[in-house]
Parts: sequence; structure tokens; C-alpha cells
Amino acid sequence: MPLHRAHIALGANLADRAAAIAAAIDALASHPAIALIAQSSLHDTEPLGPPDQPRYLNAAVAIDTTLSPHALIGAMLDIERALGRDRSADALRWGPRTIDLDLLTYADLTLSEPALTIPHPRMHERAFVLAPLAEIAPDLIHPVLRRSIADLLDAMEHSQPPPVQSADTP
Ligand code: A4P
Ligand code: MG
Repeated sequence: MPLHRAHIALGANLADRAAAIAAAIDALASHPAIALIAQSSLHDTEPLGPPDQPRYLNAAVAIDTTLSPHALIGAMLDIERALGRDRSADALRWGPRTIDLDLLTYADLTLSEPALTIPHPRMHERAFVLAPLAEIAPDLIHPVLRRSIADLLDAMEHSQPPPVQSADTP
């Protein structure tokens, strides 16, 4: 079976965030069809989404796998469930979560299905994804944008919008 390099983002903002991320990485690494290649440090980040949710810890890993993309996302959803992720209908989109695993890239593949979109459609606009990923794969080329992760992070850090002027500022 051919090996494919994939990158996964991890995020947690409830209970013991570091323990949840460590448990998810352990579960990936101990899967018989997955080899852990690299793991980033933990980044403490400002929540994006509904206000008044706790800060996140974010990380990224590189893996080699013989799983197909669909089998891999299935294994990731199993890990989320095993770690107690609440996917009930009233769980808030972009709201707090015990653990979130996003498949960022799978080899150079592009896929656009509801159950699986790769590369992850919002990865290039999120510092909490790009910064950990840049630690372990700065030269990885985004399969659609054809720019490296280091380059995308750099572009993002230099594209701060100008400060909003208050209407009554003279
Ligand atoms: N799905 C399709 N493609 C993918 C993919 N590439 N990776 C499907 C993972 N899942 C994918 O996922 C919903 C469905 O998307 C899954 O069943 C899967 O089949 P979900 O994780 O329940 O959805 P979600 O996470 O609530 O929404 P979404 O849009 O994926 O949110 P994000 O993008 O994951 O953002 N702030 C900080 N600082 N750090 C964070 O980590 N995370 C979020 C969630 C919001 N704010 C954050 C953070
Ligand atoms: Mg998600």
C-alpha cells in the first residue's frame, strides 16, 4: 500500500486542553495504518467564532498513512468521538469543543465534497492553523494556492487591516 503524507490540525478549548490534544496525537500515532512524522508545539490562541468562549490550544501534526482520505477522516472522527466531542444538534458551530481534528492536506490531493474538503477550505486564513503547521512543514505547498505555508503565514501577518477610524475622529 502506498504511503501518503497528510497534515492534521488539532484544537481544544474545554477542560484539560493539553491532555485532549496529547490524547488525540497518541490515538493517531497508535493507529496501525498511521505513522506520526512530526508534531508542533502547543499554541495558546484567541478564539475565533462566538464570543465568550475560552482560549484554544492549537497544534499540527504530519503523518504518513496508507489510509485513503475518506478512511482517514473516518478515523479522525472516531478519535473525536472517543475523546468526548459533543456533536449534538445544539452544539454551536465554531463554538467550544473538547477536541477538533481538521484534515488540512492529503498528499497533493484536492477534493470538494460535503463530508471531506481538502485542502481544508479555511486553513490559509487562520493563523491558529498556519503557525503550528509552519513549525513542522514550512515548505509544504498549498495544493490550490501553490504557495508555501511559511509564505501564507508571512502574508497573513503582514495583511493586518488598517485601524478603524471612529466617525467623530477629527
Ligand atoms: N469535513 C469536511 N472536510 C473536512 C476536513 N478537511 N477536515 C466535514 C475535517 N472535517 C471535514 O466538522 C463538520 C464536518 O466537516 C465533519 O463531519 C467532516 O465530515 P466539524 O468539526 O463538526 O465542524 P466545525 O469544526 O464545527 O466547523 P468548522 O467549519 O470545521 O470549524 P473549524 O474550521 O474546525 O473551526 N479558534 C481558535 N483560536 N482555534 C481553533 O481551533 N476552531 C474553530 C472551529 C473555531 N475557532 C477556533 C478554532
Ligand atoms: Mg472542524
